[in-house]
Amino acid sequence: MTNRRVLLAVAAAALSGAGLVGAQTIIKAADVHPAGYPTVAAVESMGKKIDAATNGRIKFQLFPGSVLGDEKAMIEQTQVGAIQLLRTSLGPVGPVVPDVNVFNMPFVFRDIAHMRAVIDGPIGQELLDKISASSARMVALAWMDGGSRSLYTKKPVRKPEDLKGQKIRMMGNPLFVDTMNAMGGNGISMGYGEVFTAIQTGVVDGAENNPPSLYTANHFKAGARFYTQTNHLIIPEILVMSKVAWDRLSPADQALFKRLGREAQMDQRKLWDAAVADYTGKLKAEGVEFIEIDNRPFFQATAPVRAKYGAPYADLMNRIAAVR
Ligand code: GTR
Repeated sequence: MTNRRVLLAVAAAALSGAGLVGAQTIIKAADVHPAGYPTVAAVESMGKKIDAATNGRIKFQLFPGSVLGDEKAMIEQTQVGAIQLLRTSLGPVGPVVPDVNVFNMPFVFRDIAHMRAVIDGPIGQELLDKISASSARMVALAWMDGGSRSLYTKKPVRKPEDLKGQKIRMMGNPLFVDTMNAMGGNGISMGYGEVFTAIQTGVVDGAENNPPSLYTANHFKAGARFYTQTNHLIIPEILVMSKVAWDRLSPADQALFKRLGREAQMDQRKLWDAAVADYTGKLKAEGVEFIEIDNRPFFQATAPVRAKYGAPYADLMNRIAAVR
């Protein structure tokens, strides 16, 4: 190719977002979390395996730390093909693919082991397939672990009444605002990147997340130093590919992405368990107070949310509950 033609090819690839440069395909992989976070590390090693398996024909370029926007914006970019691979919580996927809200409901899983048994089995595969078959233009490759989310606030919380009048940041999905309102507080939805300042300036009184996120996003430094073990949301995360990018892969490459995606799911889980232990220790060392509670009052308070959002999925919820 002449220099001019190379330039034209690069420009065309940049415009289409497909990342095709000559014979090489570049997969832009995005995440809100920083480099080294379990999800980012698992996708990075998936990229190395794909690079090796295709002799450098397909390479990943990582965009961690929300550099391509907040999760909602990144989902939109994935839908149009500007991002090729995205690791996201299932939470903000709910407004785009309502079927996934079954996994987004408060206390739908008994514990993390239950959630893992569900996502590793046929129900997990069915949900991935539903995302891929939906009109969202994303292909769901694999699950990832987001642990269990609990409440962190400036003032200690032990029971639903303690949340009265407290504004708590939730992820962008009306289901979560309803969840927090049912738990006794005022749910406010906003992007992850805005939470630090919102806590610091008093726009919100707290938020909820898992220990690795609480630590790496520094929310405890903004003033939320009480971490109440509500464990109200156990939301798996997913690795999705843009349908635009997926359709450009050969069937053999698609099979490779699926196989290595599943491997990334299992790799991430090991990294995740280590990270939860590590960051829990770090948070305690920083003086964050972990408050152990009986979370049944929060479970009971959120029954109307499960009834409202679970109504169309009664059979599926029974099948989830039956998984041991
Ligand atoms: C984290 C999750 C992110 C993001 C974030 C949030 O636990 O891994 O994908 O959803 O929570 O609260 O926005």
